[in-house]
Amino acid sequence: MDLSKRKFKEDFKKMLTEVYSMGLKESEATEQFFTLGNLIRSYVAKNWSRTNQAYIEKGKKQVYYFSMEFLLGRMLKSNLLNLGILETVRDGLSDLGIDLEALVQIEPDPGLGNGGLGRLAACFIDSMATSEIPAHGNGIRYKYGLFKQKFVNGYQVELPENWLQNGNVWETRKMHAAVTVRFYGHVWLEHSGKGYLVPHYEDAQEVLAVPYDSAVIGFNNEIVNTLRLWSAEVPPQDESTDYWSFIHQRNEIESISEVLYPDDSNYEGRLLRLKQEYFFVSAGVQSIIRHYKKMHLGIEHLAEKVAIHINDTHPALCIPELMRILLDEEHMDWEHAWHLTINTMSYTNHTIMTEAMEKWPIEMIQTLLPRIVQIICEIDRRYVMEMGRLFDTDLIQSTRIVEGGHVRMAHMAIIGSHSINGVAQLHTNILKEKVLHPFYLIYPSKFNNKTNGITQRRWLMLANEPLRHLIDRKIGNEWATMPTELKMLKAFREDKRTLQELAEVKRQNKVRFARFVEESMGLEINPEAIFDVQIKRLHAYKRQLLNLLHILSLYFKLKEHPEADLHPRVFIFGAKAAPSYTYAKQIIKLINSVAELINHDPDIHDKLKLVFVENYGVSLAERIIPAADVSEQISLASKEASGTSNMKLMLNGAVTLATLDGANVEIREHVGEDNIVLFGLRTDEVYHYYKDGTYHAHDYYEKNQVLHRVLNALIDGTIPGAEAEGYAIFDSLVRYGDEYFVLRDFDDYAAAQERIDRLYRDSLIWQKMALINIASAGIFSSDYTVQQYASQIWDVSSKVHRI
Ligand code: HBZ
Repeated sequence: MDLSKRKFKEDFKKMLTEVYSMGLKESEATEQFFTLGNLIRSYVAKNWSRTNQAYIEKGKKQVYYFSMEFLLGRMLKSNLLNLGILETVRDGLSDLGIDLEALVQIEPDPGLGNGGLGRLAACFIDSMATSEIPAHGNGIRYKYGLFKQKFVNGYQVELPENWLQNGNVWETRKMHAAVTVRFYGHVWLEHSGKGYLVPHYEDAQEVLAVPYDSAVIGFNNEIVNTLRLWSAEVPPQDESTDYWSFIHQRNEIESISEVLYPDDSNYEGRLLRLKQEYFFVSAGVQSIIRHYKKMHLGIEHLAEKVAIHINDTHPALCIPELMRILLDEEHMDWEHAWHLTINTMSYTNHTIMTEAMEKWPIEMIQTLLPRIVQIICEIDRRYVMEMGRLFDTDLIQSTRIVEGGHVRMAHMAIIGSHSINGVAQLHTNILKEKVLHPFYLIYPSKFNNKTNGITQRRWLMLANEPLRHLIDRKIGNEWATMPTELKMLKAFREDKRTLQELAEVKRQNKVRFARFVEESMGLEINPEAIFDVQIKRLHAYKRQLLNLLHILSLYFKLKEHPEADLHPRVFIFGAKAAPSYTYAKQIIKLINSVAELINHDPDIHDKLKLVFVENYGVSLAERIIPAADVSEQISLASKEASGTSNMKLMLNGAVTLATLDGANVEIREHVGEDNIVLFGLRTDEVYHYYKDGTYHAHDYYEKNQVLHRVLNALIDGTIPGAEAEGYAIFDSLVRYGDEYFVLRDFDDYAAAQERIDRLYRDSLIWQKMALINIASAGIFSSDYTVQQYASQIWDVSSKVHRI
């Protein structure tokens, strides 16, 4: 948008007076932040309503991205950047004696997601608005986001994350768009005499779903889409309501949108979770239909104007919910309704881990959602009947929805959608060939791949301004919306000056991060060291343990050979563990205990440091990633569906140290073998071990001296304070079979780390690798990912950029 500095300063002062009746001098950062937020809203208002208007007038097909999680991060700078007024506002505020960065810190970081899945949804809505795709987010307005992590004596302690405490400046409560969602009670069906059934509900609990809308601003294009998050409230009561029963009911209802479940890759069958899922699904689908009907096109054209995307199985109840509305409210016949539903729905799978697959006990759904369970059972019955004519019985039994008293949500999502996609090429192949192979036999054409992506605007332009400026000077700024333009940087691969400038940018970022570590943790780290980063949820399959065992091996090496020629290293971890995931919490404690040991050992000096940042999330990622030299992507091959921190880190010039898992495979294809450091078992080797059962972890403990020494350290008192954890982890590896092949991959990993050490010593070689990584990262922009979803799955147009 056009905005002069003078106009901005006037507007800002005026808004401050209007909202707070304050002059500039009396105001503090909090008031200034809210004033700026309100001002941005006022700048956006016109384009927001124009965008909606235009979608309706042009009869555009709309996409609704249903996700239990949107891990947005702070929005202030992102909104300013996308409006094209970041510099104007920064300068204007500075004239007024206000530091924009101080205001940024006031905004709470809304942690409405666990990890990659939630952050992907956030990258997607940014990219969809920027790519001019008429697409909106639909989710839950949790009162409490993912817990705040604290370390107490090295143990993870979870505290509530009250992000709404001071209000959310970006949202608008839309009371007029509230809808009612029904739970519990009984339902009976009556013949209408006109060819359809009329459901009658008794004793149902009614919940009011109130939407809170936030603007999703496209980058420099005047498009503003919507993120709609639903909050659960008590419907208006009549005079006769008993006070105490009202309070009881209110608590029960409001608990639905109270807190995000802190699960990552682990399914827990809790009733409240099922309520959450149906709550936002029913509210979202009802509101879509209400909006659609305003166009008066006839319900039979729904799939031409609406696409609903299911982000993992959490919103899979969209399928029976849309069926319910089409059957019970629109009086459509089953075949027609089913055809429309399939054409409307599409589904993304994010994991092959069986423990993450949702399976709800049928009685639980029966109690909570009596009409929905009838519809699910009918979908299942017809599937078995119709497919039974075409395929053999075993195949149909293994793929049907209802089995062993449970509803298999992934099965429902596949059967009820026209598209199922994995999130990286390798992951999609594993789905087709292994995990979902029976479905692939039945529906080969439903399967497709959409490799994940990240938004370069947040993860480079905002998070790493020094690098952004360097790139702009070299190749211009077209990459803001045409990210593969970054490839033009390759022309500078042999240019010493550019490589030195790149090194200088990284050094600056490392100094900045080192200052942060010193201020927040009281730990001094050396910016000349290699900053080696592993940031992701704590999970056994991601193998933070492999990293830790190797760190211990370096520590012992330095103790025994203080003269050992190792380039100084700072190992940086950021990770939350699900509160109920005992093993992950034991690993956290062990990492913290090892950090205590190493960081305070005077023999080690600054050769080795271990930094475990507390409360890892989007805001910390934005600080760490620009400072990273090495990106640890070391999951056991086949287990990480894609990974997205791998993409963010390469975009910021880190070199990937990786197994051939998830999107690492594609990263290798794009940077070339020389610009990534690979190690470890390949997917086929892992499957081979599973088949022949010849992996014996104990042998590695017995025969590998370095490993023997490191593993003994877990149980012989070398690591003070973590005796119990040391034993448990030792046992998991040596006695109970080492499920994720940590010991098997250890030697190869250590050798790869030595290669990193050698490569880093030659600054020009290293910077060339960094440059090629940056130059090759454009293809992993979520702009391209969503453009592919738009054209290949949703059948909507976008402003397609040149790849
Ligand atoms: O989704 C992640 C995958 O592990 C990662 O490989 C991929 O890149 C990313 C985006 O596709 N999965 C998750 O983040 N999963 C969850 O956060 C999750 C949350 C709640 C659950 C289950 C999984 O109940």
